[in-house]
Amino acid sequence: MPVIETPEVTPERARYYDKIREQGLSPLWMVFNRLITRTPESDCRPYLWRYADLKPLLLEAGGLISAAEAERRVLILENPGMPDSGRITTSLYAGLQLVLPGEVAPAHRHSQSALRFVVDGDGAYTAVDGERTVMRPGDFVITPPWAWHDHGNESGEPMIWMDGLDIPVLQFFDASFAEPYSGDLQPVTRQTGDSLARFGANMLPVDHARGGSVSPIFNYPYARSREALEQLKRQEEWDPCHGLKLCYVNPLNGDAAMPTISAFIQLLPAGFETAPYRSTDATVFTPVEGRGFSTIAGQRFDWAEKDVFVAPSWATVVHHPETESVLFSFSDRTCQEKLGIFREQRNPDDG
Ligand code: 1HN
Repeated sequence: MPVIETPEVTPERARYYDKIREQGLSPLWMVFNRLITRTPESDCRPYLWRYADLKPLLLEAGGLISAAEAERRVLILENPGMPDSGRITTSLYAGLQLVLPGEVAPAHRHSQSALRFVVDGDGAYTAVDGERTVMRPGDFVITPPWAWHDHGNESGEPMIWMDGLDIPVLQFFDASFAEPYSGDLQPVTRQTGDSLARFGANMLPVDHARGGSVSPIFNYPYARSREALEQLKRQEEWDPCHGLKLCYVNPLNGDAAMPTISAFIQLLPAGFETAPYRSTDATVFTPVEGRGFSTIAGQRFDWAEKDVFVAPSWATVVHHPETESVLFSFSDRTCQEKLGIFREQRNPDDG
């Protein structure tokens, strides 16, 4: 239902609208319902990409172009409701990246924030501001805005991860900056594991400033997140909508790991059916373990490990894990919370 009834266009009004258009003016009353909707209206559609389809296509790209020539060899997961937009949701970008054994993806930096979620392969590294971290399946790795970063694969197998970036947010604000590094790789200045030891052990260096907007931890290893879920599941305190869901946080301020993107890991027991839930943060999910299906705005999507699916803003989501399942997800929730516009609803009527 529209907010107002759009006024009729009389010949006299039409002449007036044509006249003012030439002076860069437009009558609000004719577009009011497009600008202000009762509930979110989005071009973003629910969709699922099967890893079984994605992997061979990504490996095929591996034979077509090198990581160095491509800068980043990525297949963008583009929402079918927003073709050619480079978007998986209205505010977020996602893609699957391949780095083959022996390859490097050269160093650069940009004002966009990036996350990596490791899907396949074990042992490639990403370097952020002088420290390399080894990437293992299920690891959540971040690249803060304006941090130099490069990737390399010294393992013997292809490495595939999902990238999530806030590219559309920066486009919206016209705030994109980027630059290449002078060489291929940045120098290594810290030992691997330094940031996790310094900031990821529930301690901080004694005089370290609090309140930075980006987490100084840049790899949240799956072994640790999985162990937390395993311990907590014994408590049997299931949230009806989320099962057991944890958020990756910045230890300097307790907020999301990055200022614009929230990321989560959740465990759903076999046979659990979540209560209908909707929220204004369109969300990208990837199952790390398990299989099942989810209904998104009434449409069923069967999923297995490593698939990627997307739920638009305000679409009602219900998860039906068939086996015990672990889902990784990310959204712009923290960005909306900072702006005071985040909304969520449990058990909506249309669920
Ligand atoms: C980027 O820097 C990476 O560093 C991945 O791996 C995807 C997509 C657009 C712009 C920069 C990376 C990207 C990207």
